[in-house]
Amino acid sequence: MSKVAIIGSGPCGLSILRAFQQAEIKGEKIPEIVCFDKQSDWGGLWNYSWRTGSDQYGVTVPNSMYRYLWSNGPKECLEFADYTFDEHFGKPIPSFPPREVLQDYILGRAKNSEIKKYIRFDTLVTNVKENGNQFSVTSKNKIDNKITNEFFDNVVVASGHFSVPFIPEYDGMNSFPGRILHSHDFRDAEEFRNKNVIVLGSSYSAEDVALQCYKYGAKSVTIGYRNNAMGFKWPTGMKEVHYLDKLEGKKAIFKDGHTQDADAIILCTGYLHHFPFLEENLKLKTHNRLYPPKLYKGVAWQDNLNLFYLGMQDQFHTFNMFDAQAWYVRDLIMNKIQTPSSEEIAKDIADWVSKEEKLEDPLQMIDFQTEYTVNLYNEVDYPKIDFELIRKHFYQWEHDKVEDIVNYRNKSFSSAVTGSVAPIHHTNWLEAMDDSMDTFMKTKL
Ligand code: NA7
Repeated sequence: MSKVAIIGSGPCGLSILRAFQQAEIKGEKIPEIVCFDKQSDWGGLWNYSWRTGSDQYGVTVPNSMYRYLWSNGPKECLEFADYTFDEHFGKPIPSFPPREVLQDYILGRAKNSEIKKYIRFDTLVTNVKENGNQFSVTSKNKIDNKITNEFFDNVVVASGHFSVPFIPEYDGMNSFPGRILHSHDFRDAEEFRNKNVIVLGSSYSAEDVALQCYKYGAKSVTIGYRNNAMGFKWPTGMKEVHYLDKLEGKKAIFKDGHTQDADAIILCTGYLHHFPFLEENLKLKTHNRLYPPKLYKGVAWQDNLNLFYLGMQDQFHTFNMFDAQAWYVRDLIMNKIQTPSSEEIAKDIADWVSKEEKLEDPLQMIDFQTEYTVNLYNEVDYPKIDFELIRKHFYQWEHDKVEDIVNYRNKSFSSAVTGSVAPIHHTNWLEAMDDSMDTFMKTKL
């Protein structure tokens, strides 16, 4: 029997474990599976931890999650086709749930799947290299330091790419009297109450961390963008200026001449695709983009088609795209789908990459990633889900954000699986300070 190593039990790792389990339920013979996770529990990025830096074993903390994080996209765009929100919660819930609710949903499907038996927790993969037609995988148990070396026919890298921060440096940082941190280490916006906060970046972390600081009482929030401003209608107390030039004492000086006294600087400057455990010729090297090169169908490593990556794209679509990828990878591993010649593979990758390079705005990007997801979905037996409706939801969501960045989370969307329409939440996001599942699930306060 063939043997598969899965690295990571976050949403992507759980998707492929689920995919194999679903095949087994249908009576198919599945490979032997070992899933490695360096955390003590499953859920990946959706686990909150107060820890930053390294853990009690000296291993880097992967968690980038912070308190009070609410979904920044409609849950209807990420719903699993084979395990709906209505099924999990027993009733329709609003479209933008906080972290704990989404984590409960992701883990709800995992718990229903009997897949925990495959996962070795607290186990760090330290080395993966080719060995003939196989891979040699070395892992280390964090608790007893036991090192294990095993051979696998396939390796699936599902270790995520929002865990290792990209940290730039600006003149004056060493003498800045306040706190400087990356969004990876941001845990609680309360810390910045009554403070003048500088946020650097112009993507999802910058947008949300800046709004969090505003919501929890920062004195001012100044966002410095490098290339393109997000351009939302920011509320009074928030502004967007061009790129930080330098710091002089506590004064931040921006490229457009703007100056702002600062108590804290939060670098929302993105993450590195970082795979220190992979030998060089197996390593995906890319910035955060919608179609990283060298991945056939966005998942299979061009130079060794027995190695797979899940969820390495920049993302509009998330959990159900990970599912489409996972089902596809499962079928490649189980030889239900055959790969074409190396020339066709190279052409397929080149076509997608060149299409991606021509994209000009978020709506085109949504179309591109929807087309990519549907392309995989059409090849596998993932249950019915209306990706066309999801595409429309993303369009609406973009529109809502442009209209009102503070209130876009108060809207309702319909399920692409069940048609169920989300109720409006009892409290507007801006006033909802308590993000607990208990409070969220109450229908009226
Ligand atoms: P992203 O989406 O990869 O964005 C990284 C941002 O960092 C982007 O706006 C970059 O600006 C900016 N950046 C990078 N280097 C710098 C420097 N040196 N100075 C200023 N700004 C810089 O990462 P996020 O953390 O925002 O989002 C990650 C995921 O978290 C996201 O998909 C959500 O699902 C949640 P650029 O655009 O290149 O000018």
